[in-house]
Amino acid sequence: MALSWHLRTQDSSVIQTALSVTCDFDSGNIVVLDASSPQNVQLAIRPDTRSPHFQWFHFKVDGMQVGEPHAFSLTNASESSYNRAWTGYNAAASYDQKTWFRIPSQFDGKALNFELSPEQPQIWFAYFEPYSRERHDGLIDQALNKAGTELLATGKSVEGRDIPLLRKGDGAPGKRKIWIIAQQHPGEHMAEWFMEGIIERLQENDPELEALLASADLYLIPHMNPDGSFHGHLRTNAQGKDLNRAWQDSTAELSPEVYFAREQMEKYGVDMFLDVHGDEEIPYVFTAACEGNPGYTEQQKALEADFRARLSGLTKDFQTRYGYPKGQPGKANMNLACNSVGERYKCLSLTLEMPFKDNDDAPDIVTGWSGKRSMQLARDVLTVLGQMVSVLR
Ligand code: GEM
Ligand code: ZN
Repeated sequence: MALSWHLRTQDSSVIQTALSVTCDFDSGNIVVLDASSPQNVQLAIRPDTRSPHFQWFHFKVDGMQVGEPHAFSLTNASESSYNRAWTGYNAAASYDQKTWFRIPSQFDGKALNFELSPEQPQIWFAYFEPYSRERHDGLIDQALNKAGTELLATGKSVEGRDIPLLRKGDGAPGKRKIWIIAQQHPGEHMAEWFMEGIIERLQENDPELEALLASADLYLIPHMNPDGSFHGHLRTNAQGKDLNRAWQDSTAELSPEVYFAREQMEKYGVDMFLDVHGDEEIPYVFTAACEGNPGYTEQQKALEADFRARLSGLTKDFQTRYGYPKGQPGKANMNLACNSVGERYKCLSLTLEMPFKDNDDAPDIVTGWSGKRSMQLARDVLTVLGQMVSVLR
């Protein structure tokens, strides 16, 4: 961490030299290479623990001269996990950790560069609007005390952080069991913003929601990978495991987070599954499904089409033109949650992807894709689930 100090010229005007750049906080991630020149701050992103993956960054800059140009360079961007994703990407920034906005950024084939003349002496930068552990704790409290959910079980991460499984509904026989899990990949902070949208709407009983909850219970895991997020990881848990590659062989030692989720699914059953993620490269909201599964059914195919048609009809913040390549029949990687759960329970099973960049069908030049838009998408997904609950089986 470089300390800031000031030199004074003869007319006592202040010439700024080094800045203070820090990341010793929840989801912090940066390595300071050289912060001695405010117009050329050289930084690097730190890889996940026990893993080569990196892309998530989150750091604070103190000691800036208001109104003076400051330039930052993430010098190892070209070596990141999704290095093609930096083109068209703009860094997220905030002066108060509450209101986030985008800073025009340029990828030069090696580094991601961005500059600003700050309105305040301190600022935070991040790959996406962070969802903090403190906000997570408040969300769980909201879910239990205002949204009428119950705490069904609590898993533990590698480092012992709680992984609450919440249920909205009484578990009565015959009710559909709709599971929504989020942030297996810890750097995909939009996922828990999405879960806040779910829990926010559960506090606003409306006819659509009542129809859904009359026939279905919601099983919610708002955060699958708390260790990874706390440590500023992009992709893995504290053991360096990609949780979305552990759904066939999870262990209590290496991937206890998935081990817990699968155990609870076996206990309660699954009639619909949504695994909430973020995507680095594609500037749209989309879903991936389990069409490559060996046991893929016509009903699953029809339900996927129905869900996609309904959601794209409801909001411009969802589309089906762009997304991942379709899986080849029988060639699916069964270690992915969506595929594993779809095969095991023969239910509608989807991966939902929100962009780190923006939705190019409805761009917001100030925020790009954001926590607030993730929350609104969740509200729209609940509307679609209410429309589909009677046909899920
Ligand atoms: C993705 S899901 C990958 C799905 N790929 C295809 N082609 N269906 C992952 O785990 O890599 C989810 C994510 O990381 O956001
Ligand atoms: Zn992901």
